[in-house]
Amino acid sequence: MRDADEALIVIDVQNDFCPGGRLAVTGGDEIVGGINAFMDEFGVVVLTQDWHPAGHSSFASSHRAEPFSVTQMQYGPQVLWPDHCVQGSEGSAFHPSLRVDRAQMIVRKGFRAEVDSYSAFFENDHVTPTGLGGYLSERGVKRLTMVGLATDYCVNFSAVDAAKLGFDVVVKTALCRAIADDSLAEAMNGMAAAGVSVNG
Ligand code: VGL
Ligand code: ZN
Repeated sequence: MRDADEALIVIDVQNDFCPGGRLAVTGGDEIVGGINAFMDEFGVVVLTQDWHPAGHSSFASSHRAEPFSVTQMQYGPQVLWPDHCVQGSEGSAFHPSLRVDRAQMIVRKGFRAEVDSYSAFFENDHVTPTGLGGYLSERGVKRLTMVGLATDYCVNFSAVDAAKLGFDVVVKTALCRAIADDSLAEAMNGMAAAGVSVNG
């Protein structure tokens, strides 16, 4: 068992990010068993859930654009995704094997139509908080281990923001999967520069 000031943050282990989903990450389902077992090491377990309204501004279909193209939002560049994790849909549900019962807190993000939120801590405008930082601080948590989907987007942005907030952050890559190789390489550099420990 880890110390009481350590938390496991499980990012977006949802049907749409697993094979068969709308924004499937290769091997996304392979990590579920390992995450379930890993939960037993932590006294604090948090899950995040990507949770978009229909017609969300991060969806290519909302811009009549091609999925995976990039557009300019008021807050900066934004990748346009296939419709995914629409609130209440089967795709937005957690993977059926994930031990959701072990979660003490579930943070939903990306619920505002005009702003995406990769990070579990701040929306993509980089200033609107989700509340997770305050929740963890109030519980006395100082160290975070992050796992889940996808390494190059939501895990990456969450890890970098957490490090900026002053948490000690480890990303356990064996229990993460990425969307694409080029964004993964960039994410690895960004996480290292932010002081995140990236290990297997
Ligand atoms: C994610 C793209 C869009 C993620 C969420 O969980 O990494 N990626 N929404
Ligand atoms: Zn999303």
